[in-house]
Amino acid sequence: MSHLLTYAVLLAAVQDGQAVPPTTTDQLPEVRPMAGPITLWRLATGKVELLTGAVRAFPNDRLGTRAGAPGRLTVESEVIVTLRDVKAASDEGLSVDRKENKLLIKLYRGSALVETVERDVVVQSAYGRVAGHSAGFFVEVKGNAMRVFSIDGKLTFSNDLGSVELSDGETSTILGKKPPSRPTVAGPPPAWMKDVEAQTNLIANPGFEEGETGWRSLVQHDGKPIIAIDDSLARGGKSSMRIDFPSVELAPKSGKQTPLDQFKYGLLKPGARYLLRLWVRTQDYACNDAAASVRISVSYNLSDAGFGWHGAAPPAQAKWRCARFIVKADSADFRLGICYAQETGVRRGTVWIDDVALIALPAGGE
Ligand SMILES: [Ca+2]
Repeated sequence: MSHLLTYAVLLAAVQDGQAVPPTTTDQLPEVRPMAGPITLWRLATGKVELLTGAVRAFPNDRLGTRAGAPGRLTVESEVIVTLRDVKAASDEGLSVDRKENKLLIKLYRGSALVETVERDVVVQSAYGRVAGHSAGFFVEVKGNAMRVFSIDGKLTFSNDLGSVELSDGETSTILGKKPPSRPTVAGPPPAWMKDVEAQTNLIANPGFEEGETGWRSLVQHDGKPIIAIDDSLARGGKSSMRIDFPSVELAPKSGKQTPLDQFKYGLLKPGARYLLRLWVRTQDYACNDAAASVRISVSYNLSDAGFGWHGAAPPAQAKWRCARFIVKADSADFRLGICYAQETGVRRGTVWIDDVALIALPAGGE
């Protein structure tokens, strides 16, 4: 460890006001830029640098982006943080730290969109803290207030005076030294999030706003497809994809049980990990009269009609729910299928899909 780094660690320990064991650099969270400009202010140098590759961030370093330009980064190669109006400077910006397996993010000022899959994340400001495990949420620290907005997932938002639970689409604010406000239904997410998302999303026509372009169906009933663009119901934009199950036993053959799929040769980097996220909604979706789950399948071998990976979307009766997974590419080819399960049976009801995303997660430890 260089003298400069040692100095920074000691200073961090002193500034935290408590005796902490010396940190080695490999215990520090790794930060990687993904999209847009990401800047880093180092306490050790007092200078701001533009991030072009992976760095280990000290708790007293500050991450940010350029004014007016959203930037996206990963922490530990799995938690995605998108910043806006966050300036990398002393007493500003965003800092990251790790306590055991928990990721601690401090947001001094500005906006951050945080997405985590099965990883404990806490975002803290001078006003309060929000904790999530599998969630997408928006945090804004502005003036003397901290506002949190759950895009999806359960969050605990608290300070010394109180605590509230937030779930999909709910928001709460801590104003100065008051407890968190009663959760209310939030408006739509800030528009700028879409632009950053579009830069990193590998799915073609991910929100079905261009009709069926990029998608296909392997299932027909009475010579007609069972999918259709729905312009009356959407999680994002104006349209979604609707799958109508016709209350009959559909093709039981493995690999053909795919009402909706998208594939692309050479899309992926073999060995790399990807965040797969989509929104699902169902209405009375059942197999043999028992509530069924929507199966999400991925194949990396397009010459094989089957799928190698399967996940299940959470129950989404009459409401949009987010399904989020981390998948690891076995090869460069990619096929995503919205499927029904291996069990044969009479399927009825309706499934809607919208806002599909596949986002490359930077490799760790390189
Ligand atoms: Ca849409």
